Amino acid sequence: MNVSRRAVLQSGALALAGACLPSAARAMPAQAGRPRPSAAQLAWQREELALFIHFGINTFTNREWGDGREVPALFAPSRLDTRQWARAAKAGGFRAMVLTAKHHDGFCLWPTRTTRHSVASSPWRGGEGDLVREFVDACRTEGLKAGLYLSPWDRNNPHYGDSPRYNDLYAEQLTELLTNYGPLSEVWFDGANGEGPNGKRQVYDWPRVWALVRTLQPGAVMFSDAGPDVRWCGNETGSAGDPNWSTVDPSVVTAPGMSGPGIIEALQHGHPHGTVWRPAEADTSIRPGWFYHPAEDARVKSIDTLVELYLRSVGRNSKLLLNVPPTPHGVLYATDVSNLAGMHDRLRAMCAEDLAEGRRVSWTRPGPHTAVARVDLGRAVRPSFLRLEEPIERGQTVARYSVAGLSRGTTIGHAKIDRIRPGPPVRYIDVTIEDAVAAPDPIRIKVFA
Ligand code: FUL
Repeated sequence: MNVSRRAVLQSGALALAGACLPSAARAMPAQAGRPRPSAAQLAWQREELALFIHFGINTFTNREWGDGREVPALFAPSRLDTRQWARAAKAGGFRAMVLTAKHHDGFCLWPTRTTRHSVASSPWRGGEGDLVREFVDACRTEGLKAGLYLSPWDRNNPHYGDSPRYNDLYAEQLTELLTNYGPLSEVWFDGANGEGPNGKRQVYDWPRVWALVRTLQPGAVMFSDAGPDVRWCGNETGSAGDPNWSTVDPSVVTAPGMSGPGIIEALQHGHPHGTVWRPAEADTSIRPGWFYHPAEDARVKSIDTLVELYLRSVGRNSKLLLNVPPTPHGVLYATDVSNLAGMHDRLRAMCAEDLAEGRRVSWTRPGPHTAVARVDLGRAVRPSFLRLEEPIERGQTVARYSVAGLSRGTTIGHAKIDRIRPGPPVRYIDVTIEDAVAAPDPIRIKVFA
């Protein structure tokens, strides 16, 4: 190895305390011209886990998609306890929750001025209840970020399909949610869409919607197929793409709900030379359905399955939005709650000791888009997992890497977690960045036994 021909990028201990937690930002100049995350996008990604709550009229009709003709009298949770949701989220290591304030059936969980199809017409809390309020209060009490889902598709509203009129109403509903409930961290726009009652197709005014959120909640990220801040990962199984770039070509997916050649691929993989930072969010449910169905009580994802899910979402540069639906009583089911806590325990145990922490790491740069690192662990160990992290506050650059004798992969981004097959003990971890879209920064290397 001819060291004189290589720029020594960094040497010394890179590892920081915190096991699975993302690294602290290091002050270095940015990659010229490459997209970088906003403060809100960075915070969103570093949370890693958010709990999705599908709750509404479907919870009481035992359906997945209501048709909008349900009577509000059905909405009658007997023991609604949003604090229980928030405590379960926290015990599971989740840092945010997102609630379906309105699903496709149009039933609003807050007492909106825009329609009578809401909790105000239900027997719950004598028609005085506001579930969005109770939800955000519980989030704040437990130190979680709060996000809201407002379905664009509305199967109850008579104006749906009368585009300008419904767009006004949708903007009004959004304004209520964005102004009355304090800071929100995420606003979720679903891509599902259908015909209006009059057979007309609703044409949404996305630029107006996005501008409204930007103005009223500048700290929130907006989710949709087309972002603008975070994108759908392209499936509902919670599997991020491999590779998974946080940069996208914004001309491919321009609105929620698009279909056609190249759309799912763009959502799954992003684009290495994308001009916009729009990381992927992987959403799935802990049960087969998004809403609670008693028949699925024995089909809650196991702790093992949840750990695998974490590895193929967070461990592939995505954020996991895991849905856990409350029962008609208004509480999360016992199995779901205990499996969330079990997943957290398992992940904590997995990442309990970073064997690379405090160890010398020396970086060299053999070529403009390659880099090589050696970590001396000081003793021979059998690693079970590797966690690699790019300093994404400076952008994402790594396209292909290998770890001698242990693993190889494509993108890294916020986190790439590799499970290592049992093998002989190793003392040195040799990481090679084989290809990158710009000069790669030193990455953080964590080693777990
Ligand atoms: C889909 C919806 O149709 C499902 O009901 C669920 O809300 C899921 C998260 O998004 O598009």
